[in-house]
Amino acid sequence: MAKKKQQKAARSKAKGKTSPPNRNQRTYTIADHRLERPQFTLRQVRGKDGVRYEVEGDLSAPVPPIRDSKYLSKQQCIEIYRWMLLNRKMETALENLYKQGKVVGGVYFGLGQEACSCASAYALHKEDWLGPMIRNQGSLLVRGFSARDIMMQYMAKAGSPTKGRDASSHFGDIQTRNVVAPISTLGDLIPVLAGVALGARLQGRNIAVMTYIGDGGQSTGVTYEGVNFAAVQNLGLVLFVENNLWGYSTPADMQFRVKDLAERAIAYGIPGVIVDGTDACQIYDAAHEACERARRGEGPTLIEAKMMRMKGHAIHDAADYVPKPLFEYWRKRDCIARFENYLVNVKKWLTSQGNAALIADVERVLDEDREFAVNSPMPTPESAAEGVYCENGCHEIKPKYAAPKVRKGSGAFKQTEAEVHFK
Ligand SMILES: Cc1ncc(C[n+]2csc(CCOP(=O)(O)OP(=O)(O)O)c2C)c(N)n1
Ligand SMILES: [Mg+2]
Repeated sequence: MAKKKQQKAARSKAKGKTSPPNRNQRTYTIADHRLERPQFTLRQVRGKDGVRYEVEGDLSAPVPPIRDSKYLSKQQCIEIYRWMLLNRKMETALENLYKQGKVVGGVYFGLGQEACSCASAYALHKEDWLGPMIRNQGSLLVRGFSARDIMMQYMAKAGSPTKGRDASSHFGDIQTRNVVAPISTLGDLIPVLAGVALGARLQGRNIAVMTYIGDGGQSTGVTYEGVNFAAVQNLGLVLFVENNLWGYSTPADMQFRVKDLAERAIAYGIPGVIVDGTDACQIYDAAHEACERARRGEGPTLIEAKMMRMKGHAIHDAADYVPKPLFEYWRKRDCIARFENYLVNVKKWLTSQGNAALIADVERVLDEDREFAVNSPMPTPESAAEGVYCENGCHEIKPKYAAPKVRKGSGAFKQTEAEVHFK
């Protein structure tokens, strides 16, 4: 009998037939859009002078090309490039302002991650919502804040978005730009953004809500709760897992066992996608597809963007624990240099003169904004007491629930919870 089966299988094989899938064997797909899959790992070494990390693997691979976008036009690519340049130059200016003693508190950088911030936020529509983290200053620029706003915020100026009450990029705008302020407690933005999507759903709309979490922050319980809730409710959450290989001084290899963080999507029952976080086109395309899915009411998407945090955690951290060859490897994959090369040399969508003019224009805007921010006043001591509680006439407080419903024809009021609430 067994022999007959074997012969049948051999005949099928010869005819090119494959055996039916094993029903007990489940297979899942994670779309991986990268054109390069870096092959190296970090090893912790304990020496006399403490712990250090060594990188093992091939760091000599050539820089991959940029993947052509399925959706972006020439003009849109140039616009994203411009945002990335502004993001980088603004952070360089902030570093200098910090060194001049003009910044209150620290400065957080998204160096090397500008493509991820700018190209992702670029996929949002006006009615969508954004919940940036502290490194996503590029997302804030794309969403309509100026470099002036961000620099004034870091210098705690009276005219800054929080009027000098908070430093760094902890601010949002829930009135016009649909931006929820970053929340320091890692992961907490995820259920908040899921809630925003739920709110829109209750108003009869499906929108995209985009937020970010790091390779470290994704381990928190609230990340699981937030994504799971969004998945179960089919809410339009677009979650970028920014895998920049470090969470403070802990390398990604010591934070999780899965090969790719996009695999987490399998357990949530949602699509998972991997992109090269230094390729603006890949980021935009994945973000666009996830946003479209969100707007169709089909639920969340988890996008893992792989890249490298090119500075320490914040300005106080020199990142001495990062092996130098790792920086060298990723410096060759700088997202702005690669996109510039793509636009100027590969696509020839920008001439050298056009590129120089664009860079000069970004510098001009930035210089003006920096001058304005530096010369603007600090808040007055009395203003500290303002804007904490609502003042008379500050804004209209609308009823929390709708007015009691009147049953048609009967003229009788329905006793609702809302009515009780009003008493
Ligand atoms: C729940 C919680 N735990 C710890 C911290 C302290 N903390 C702030 S940033 C950070 C590292 C985050 O690393 P990662 O998520 O990889 O983001 P990255 O800084 O690399 O962008 C930690 C541990 C926090 N803010 N919230
Ligand atoms: Mg990280």
